[in-house]
Amino acid sequence: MYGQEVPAYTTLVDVSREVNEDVLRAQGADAERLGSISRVTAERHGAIRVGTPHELQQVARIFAAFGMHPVGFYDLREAVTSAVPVISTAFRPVDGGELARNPFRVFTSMLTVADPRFFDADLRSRLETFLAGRELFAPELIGLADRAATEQELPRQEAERFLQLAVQAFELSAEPVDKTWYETLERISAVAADIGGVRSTHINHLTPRVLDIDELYRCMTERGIEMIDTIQGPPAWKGPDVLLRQTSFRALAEPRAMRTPDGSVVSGALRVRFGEVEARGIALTRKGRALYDTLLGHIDDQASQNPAEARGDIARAVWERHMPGSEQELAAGGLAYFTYQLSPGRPRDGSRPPTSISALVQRGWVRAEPIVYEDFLPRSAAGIFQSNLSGEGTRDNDQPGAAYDAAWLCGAIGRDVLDPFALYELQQSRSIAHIAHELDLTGA
Ligand code: OOG
Ligand code: NI
Repeated sequence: MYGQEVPAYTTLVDVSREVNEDVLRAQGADAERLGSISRVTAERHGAIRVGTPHELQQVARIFAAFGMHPVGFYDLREAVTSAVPVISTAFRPVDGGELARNPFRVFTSMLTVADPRFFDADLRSRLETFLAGRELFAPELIGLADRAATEQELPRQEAERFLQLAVQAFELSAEPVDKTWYETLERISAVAADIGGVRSTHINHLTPRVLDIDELYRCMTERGIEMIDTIQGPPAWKGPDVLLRQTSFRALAEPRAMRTPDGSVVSGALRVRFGEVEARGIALTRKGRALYDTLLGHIDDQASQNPAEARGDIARAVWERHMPGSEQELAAGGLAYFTYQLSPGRPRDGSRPPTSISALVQRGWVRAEPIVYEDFLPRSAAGIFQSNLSGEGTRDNDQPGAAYDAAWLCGAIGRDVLDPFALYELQQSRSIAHIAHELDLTGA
């Protein structure tokens, strides 16, 4: 559906596949260190945007039917360089086996209508009335979703119907857009207009995963597709890839019918949907993440002091000075997550294994496999949002912000929003418990 709506997306998927095949040819098994090629080829994330807690709660019910759970809380209003009036979470599988097969995730944002820095009392009440009067998800869709989640399955015909309705709910609607209302919201933020200016929702982008994002960037540019000017996230460097690197091509003008104040319908165009691509690295612990955030701060400082120098070069130099250059060092510093497996070549001479993880790895008893980062980065996300917006929007920083936080989000959607760090930690500690058991180290 999205490939038909946005043909450039198909190009992006084709180029991603080519790049991945090249990397696999060049690197062999190393290319699959952070996921099998079948997983990486199938891997996508999508982005959708809704307007109210009620709509978000319905989205959560739809994704629950697919075994996708809310993970992480992102407050994009607080992004330093590019604040956007939304808070977000991502719906994704959490089970290791499911992630290994197909980790499809959807970055889901909700407009922060109650935040007076963006919306004054009058606009807020008009927006709330508008949003209360629309229905994004048909009751039949929600009913089937609940049934699938409860029964853990649906009979074939109902399953087909459920999928059909779910896809339809995210199609771009042909219904004319109220031009005046859309423009009113656009003055605050183009994201506010995209979410609250129309009576339906749509997929904003779908993102394939590539194994070499620098190469992909070059290939897309060569094909004449204008990319945003940066790759968000960590720089390209010779050490291990951590977290997430993302880039996108600019939103494309799509024809949309507009209703003008005199009631006539004219053809217009809106630029909201874009193409994004990402490369994933190792999941960092809280300590590793703190280091990452600190280093981004260093890069910002140095970039503002040396405007003539390329940000990519500054970033690489910072990384080379402060970021551990190998997986072993990341593990030893407690900076990244790994799972541990018994090594097939472990000593079999009757000797007792050592009792610390690092000694077990060093002496060949156990192998460490990096855990891939399955989540998002608020600063990168805000950058992706912002680089595709026309105009800066407006914001009144003298007003207090509205308190939306992770606990608020749990309450709004009526289910736990999972902590990504806790999920990685659990994966790591389960694997350690398993090898401890196998090597009879329990109690050590
Ligand atoms: C979401 C932007 C954030 C990502 O990958 O970080 C995002 C949006 O534009 O709705 O998708
Ligand atoms: Ni995205």
